[in-house]
Amino acid sequence: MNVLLLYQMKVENQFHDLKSDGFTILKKIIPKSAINNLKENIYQSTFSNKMKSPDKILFVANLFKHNQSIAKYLLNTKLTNLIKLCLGEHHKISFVSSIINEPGTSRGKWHTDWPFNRHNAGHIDSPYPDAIMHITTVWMLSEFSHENGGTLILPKSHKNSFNPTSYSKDPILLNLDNEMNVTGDPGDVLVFDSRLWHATASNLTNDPRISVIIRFAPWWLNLDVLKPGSRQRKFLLNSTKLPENVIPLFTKSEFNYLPDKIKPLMIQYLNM
Ligand SMILES: O=C(O)CCC(=O)C(=O)O
Repeated sequence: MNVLLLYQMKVENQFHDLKSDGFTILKKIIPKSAINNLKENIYQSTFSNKMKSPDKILFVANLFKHNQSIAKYLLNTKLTNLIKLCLGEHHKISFVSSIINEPGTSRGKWHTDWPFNRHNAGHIDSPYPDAIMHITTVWMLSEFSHENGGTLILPKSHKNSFNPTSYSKDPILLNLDNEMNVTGDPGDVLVFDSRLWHATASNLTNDPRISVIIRFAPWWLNLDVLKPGSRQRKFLLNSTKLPENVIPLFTKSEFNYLPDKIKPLMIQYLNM
């Protein structure tokens, strides 16, 4: 069997896993030799630019305004082929956030990601159509383990006809029967259907758990509600009275630093 065919089968298998279980893990997307610098670099940028976030979590929205050191790994063919299978040839990057769970981070609420989270102004109501409409990727810069809070997920929950944010505003902190921590090595990337139930896990170690979360949308999904000052944002915030994530826009010079192939995927966030 030729190598190309084997490779295609592997991507197809990962796509199959993602469709049936709601998630898959791509191994070694960032080479081992690059991890330590990247990790330190992203920790520093996140610390210096941190935004409002839950206790002990450092968070930066649109990390690429401050630090683009991870951007070139978005060109990895394993990743791009999988995203194309999920969302089609023409997709966009909807979010790039660094998330650092400091020692002592406690377990978070079960939720589905934007645009499925009913607590956000821009959301699709459940029951959802059975289609992949948004993808979340979690880039592990630290090892992810049970102890340091590898993301909690509930396999197959993307097929549920409801989600934990459907019924009440109360935190949903329950331990669920089939929940699991995602584990992996630095450089691995967890890829999941954004409908999958997931939650922040407790970090019981003395080291921060460092990650970058990059989300993808098909070309046809409207991201305007995420843009500061947009008419769509004003309309939905006013009519729902719910909060919404905001993506700080790129200046021209920040945008120009992006790898050429990434620019069309983020052009919607260029301040013009
Ligand atoms: O940090 C994690 O492991 C999970 C983060 C998360 O739930 C989210 O960004 O939606």
